[in-house]
Amino acid sequence: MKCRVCRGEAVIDIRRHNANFCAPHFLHHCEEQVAKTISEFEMVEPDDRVLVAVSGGKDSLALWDLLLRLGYAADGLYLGLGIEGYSEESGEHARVFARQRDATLVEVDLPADYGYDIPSGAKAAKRVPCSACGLSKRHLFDHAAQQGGYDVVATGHNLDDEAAVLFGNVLRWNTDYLARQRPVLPARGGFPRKVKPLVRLGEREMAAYCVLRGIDYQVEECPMAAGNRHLGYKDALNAIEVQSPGTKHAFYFGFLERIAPSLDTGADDEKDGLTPCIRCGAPASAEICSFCRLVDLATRDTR
Ligand code: Q46
Ligand code: ZN
Ligand code: ZN
Repeated sequence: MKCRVCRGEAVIDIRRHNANFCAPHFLHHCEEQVAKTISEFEMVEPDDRVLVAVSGGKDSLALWDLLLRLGYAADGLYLGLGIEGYSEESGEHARVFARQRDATLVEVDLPADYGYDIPSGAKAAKRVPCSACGLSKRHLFDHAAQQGGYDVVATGHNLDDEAAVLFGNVLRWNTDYLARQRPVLPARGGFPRKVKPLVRLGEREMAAYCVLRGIDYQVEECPMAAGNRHLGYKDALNAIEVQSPGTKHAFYFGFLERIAPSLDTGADDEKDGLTPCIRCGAPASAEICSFCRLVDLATRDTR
């Protein structure tokens, strides 16, 4: 197996590009893909302050590393979810990464700062854990970015993640979600822009990136993910990809080019008509936003 660029010994093959790479050229390929994505979708301006949502897993740490290497002013944000056997270790990976690079890691801890953890909070609010978790993350990323004066929040969603979410939304024709499934969501209502610079890179490539860069990441997935519908969609797409390399990329980027533009209307106006939450000021469809309601329910018995 020879590297496409230098003909040296390759360490990874990427079938959808019909290419093999040696370690240095693979790392360079990852940087190039991220730089291309950022410029194509106008994700980040050179002097923007970026807040990277860091979970301690491979994607978010690779993203943070890539943004720093590309010269962006990127700080990390780690959210402690209070999930036993997962959160302590993932937080440590994020801290070690930041320390080694002298980078700034902002930390928010749900149990310490808000008085609940995802498993028990979800139960109290009668939500599935990932729904309570997603709601908390969205709110707290926005909040931290606003407080810290960041221009943009970057998340480590990769091609496999986005293709699986798209697949799920297409199977159920969730047109509202489809309209919002873009790699850039513009800043609105005092909230920062949201970007996904890894959408051209797959899961396997991000794991390889971390291994080759010596980035120690949390290998175990969150225990709450078991049974998650998206995992089934990923398996289905992986089976198709084996037969027909490049399908995931064609599926996702074909959607962005040909379908997403016709879905644009409505999604941008959605936040219009929302009023500030009387507790936290976030745009809400009721007097109290869904995050503040979740906190109320999740901490009801402890107050
Ligand atoms: S962290 Fe949170 Fe995920 Fe765990 S509880 Fe679900 S949403 S699976 S990315
Ligand atoms: Zn090479
Ligand atoms: Zn609120």
